Amino acid sequence: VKTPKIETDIITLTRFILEQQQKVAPNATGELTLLLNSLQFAFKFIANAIRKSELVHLLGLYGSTNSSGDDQKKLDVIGDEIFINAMKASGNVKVVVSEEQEDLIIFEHSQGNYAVCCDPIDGSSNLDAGVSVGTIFAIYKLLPGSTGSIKDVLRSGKELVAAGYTMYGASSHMMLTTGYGVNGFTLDTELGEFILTHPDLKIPNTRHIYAINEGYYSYWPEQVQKYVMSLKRSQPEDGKAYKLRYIGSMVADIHRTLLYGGVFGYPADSHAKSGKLRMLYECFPMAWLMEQAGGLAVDDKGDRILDKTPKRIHERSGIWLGSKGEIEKLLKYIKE
Ligand code: AHM
Ligand code: MG
Repeated sequence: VKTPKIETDIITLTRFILEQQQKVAPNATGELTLLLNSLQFAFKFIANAIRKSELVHLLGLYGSTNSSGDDQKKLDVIGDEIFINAMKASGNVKVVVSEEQEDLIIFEHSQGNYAVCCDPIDGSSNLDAGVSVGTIFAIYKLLPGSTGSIKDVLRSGKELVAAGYTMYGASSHMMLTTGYGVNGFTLDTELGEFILTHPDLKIPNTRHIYAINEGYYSYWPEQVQKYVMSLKRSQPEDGKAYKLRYIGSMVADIHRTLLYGGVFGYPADSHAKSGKLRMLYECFPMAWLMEQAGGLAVDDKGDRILDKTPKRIHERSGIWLGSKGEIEKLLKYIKE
């Protein structure tokens, strides 16, 4: 029997961030590094809460009510509390936007210089079925002279300084960009560390996979119907037929798209008139990751997602993202 070789010089997320900062911004204050460290703690905590909640459901190990007899808190509420507490404790965050909070949060006593927008547990309706869900985040530096206001987040996606997601699946995977490509990390639960497993990730240029909720076909505008029909009728010169893959959990759908290629769409339709996904903490971070991995991300008009500026913190947008070659096919229909 061969003993497995143990790698003793691994790159943890913390080491990666410190080394990258040395390379690209040697004079930086280190505040963003500390902030990413606090975020990383929130991801580990949420991963743990999700794992335990499966035990609650399957085995009842923790009982179904807490000591005071209240029902267990919903996981989205727990995720939100974990995220907000971690941001508050980091000392580097002044402003927070959470999908779970109607209003913007400003930490009165913080001297922090950053604003963090987040969906703590996206896709939570899938949780009871054990489907992968995730945390999506986007970070802005406060505007010059700002002491924290809504203006710090009502900005275009181009102005982000860091963004990414953590997917809680069979393992927890974190994908991060700070504008120098995309790097992916996997949580080693025994070490309690995210380990660099997908350095400088690039999305394949084309791939015959599409991910869209086709149940909404009759609500879609005509050009979207035509585009999707064209994928189904793919011609022999296309090589292979398209595969439809739709999980209904954005982080899991985007994770697959980044790794395998293809196209993901959630357009506006006659029911969801502005689309469903939120600009600040769903569309922008995913769009930036896609672009940094060599893909594209556009809205229903075919305009670049990152060029948009929301007027409200929870504003939605139609979105299409994925492999360059696949988005170019789509553009022929929606730019018509
Ligand atoms: P949520 O933020 O309420 O969890 O909703 C967002 C989720 C995404 O993860 C996913 O892409 C989308 O909703 C699926 O919507 P639908 O069920 O309409 O296809
Ligand atoms: Mg969401």
